[in-house]
Amino acid sequence: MKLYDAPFAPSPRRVRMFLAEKGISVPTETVDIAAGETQTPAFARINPVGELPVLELDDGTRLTESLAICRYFEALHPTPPLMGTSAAERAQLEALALQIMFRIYVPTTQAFRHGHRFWEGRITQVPAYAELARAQVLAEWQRIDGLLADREFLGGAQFSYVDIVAYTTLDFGKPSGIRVLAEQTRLARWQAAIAARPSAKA
Ligand SMILES: N[C@@H](CCC(=O)N[C@@H](CS)C(=O)NCC(=O)O)C(=O)O
Repeated sequence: MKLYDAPFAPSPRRVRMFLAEKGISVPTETVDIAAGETQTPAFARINPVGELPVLELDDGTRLTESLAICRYFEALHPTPPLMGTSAAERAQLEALALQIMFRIYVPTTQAFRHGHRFWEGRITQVPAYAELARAQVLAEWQRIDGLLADREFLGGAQFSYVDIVAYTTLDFGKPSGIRVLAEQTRLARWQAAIAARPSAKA
């Protein structure tokens, strides 16, 4: 088994944090996104959509999408549970994870791609789109700050993969100037708690 990985990218990091929380070690192979390695014909044979992470199993099966890879490991290693235990809890956590992916992660990538110097010359940048995406992301973090009023972790009393999805997304906002605001004390408290977990270094 091996995980196609990239050190600074948030999506492979989601899987690395998840594995660290489970105490599972998986060999990795680094793919250089900055050098365009994810966009080569060779990598298209590994993942046709040109994205990391990819988990390659010993029989050659390849799994893509960070959350699907997490679900694979959750099924094989249910303890500690990170994706809920009852049917309702699993559905509630998945709803939150999907909201964060669509409503925060995706616009955070757009703010980065259309607003950061790294992408200059690599794609056609539309700076106004970066600003719109950034505004959406900031509004969503404000909403999450409110959500944390009655709970320790995003899914409730227990740490879950939703915290991993959110934490890696918040960190990924830094190059685009997306940060916790001074008045967002609940978000700051939650961020510090997740940062203190050993898995945050994965
Ligand atoms: N929905 C995907 C998102 C994956 C994704 O955005 N991967 C980025 C790194 S964080 C990537 O591999 N980008 C390669 C590229 O842009 O060439 C998942 O969660 O697996």
